[in-house]
Amino acid sequence: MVWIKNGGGLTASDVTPEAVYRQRRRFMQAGAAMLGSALATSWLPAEARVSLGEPKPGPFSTDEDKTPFDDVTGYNNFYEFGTGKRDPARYADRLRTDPWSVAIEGECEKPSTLALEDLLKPHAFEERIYRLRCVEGWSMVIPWIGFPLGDLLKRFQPTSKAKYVEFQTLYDPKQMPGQRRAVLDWPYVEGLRMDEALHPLTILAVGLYGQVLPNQNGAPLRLVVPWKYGFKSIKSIVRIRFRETQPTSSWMKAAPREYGFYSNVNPDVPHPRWSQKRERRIGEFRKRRTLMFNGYGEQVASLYAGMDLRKYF
Ligand SMILES: Nc1nc2c(c(=O)[nH]1)N[C@H]1C(S)=C(S)[C@@H](COP(=O)(O)O)O[C@H]1N2
Ligand SMILES: [Mo]
Repeated sequence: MVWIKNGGGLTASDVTPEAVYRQRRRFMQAGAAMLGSALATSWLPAEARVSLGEPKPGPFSTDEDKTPFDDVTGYNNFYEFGTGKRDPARYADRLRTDPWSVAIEGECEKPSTLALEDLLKPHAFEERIYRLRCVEGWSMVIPWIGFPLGDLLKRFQPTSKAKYVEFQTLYDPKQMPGQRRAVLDWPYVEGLRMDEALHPLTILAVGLYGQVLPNQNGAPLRLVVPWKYGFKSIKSIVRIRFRETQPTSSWMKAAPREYGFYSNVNPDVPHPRWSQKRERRIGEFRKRRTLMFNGYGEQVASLYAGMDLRKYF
């Protein structure tokens, strides 16, 4: 079933309405054959299973050229599957994303652990074409499919003590061979301040390019925070915790002088070992100027009014 298999060799040009239609037919034929067994997309509402190809366009999308599908799904950072850029595409099919559940805990009125399908049920998916800027100096433009994180968080009624949100990726070295080495202090942890988490630009993604999220891109559920360096956009989330105190992310722990909590894209604050003034858009040769807040300043600059962004890097 090409449609749901880790990108399954699809290219960007394959993801046309006709291709989506053909995949849909194939999917439905295969679905009939698989009756009684668990569909890899059983977490999707029945309607979304066939309409993920054409979600409604959401706000904030860029009209810049999208990075080709093969690059978006073939050049990745997902250290749980190895530190090489090709490792995730090679090994992430070992990850079982169904069944999947997510625990929501900490400072909220309604902590719960929900099966992914129940977590997603109330949310309508939309397309958000966002720039993603990796701290390493490359960038992509990715057509995500997802919904605002804030809509999900509010369902669990955070208390007045909830000042931050912490996220965790699955820890399972059997499925994630990269976790057998102490590259990072596993599981991968990230965090946002509450107002960042509730900001309408911040989404949880379940798909990209009209299809279910390939494992290498963080299936079945990953964060996307487009004005921050890519490492804040944590993949394959199993735990969301409301906290009173600022979480310590895996990267802060690994190298506190190199990776701060905020990690807003900022061309004027160099990484201690390289400049952040320019970036290479994957697929291009000449470098581009990196934009403050990755070009989303109009939306998010006010979140940091009065803060020294050199201190709070
Ligand atoms: N769990 C987890 N999430 C992760 C990472 C990782 O290694 N593990 N890498 C981060 C980094 S450095 C980047 S740039 C983005 C890359 O997302 P993409 O592969 O979908 O483009 O994922 C982020 N999320
Ligand atoms: Mo990154």
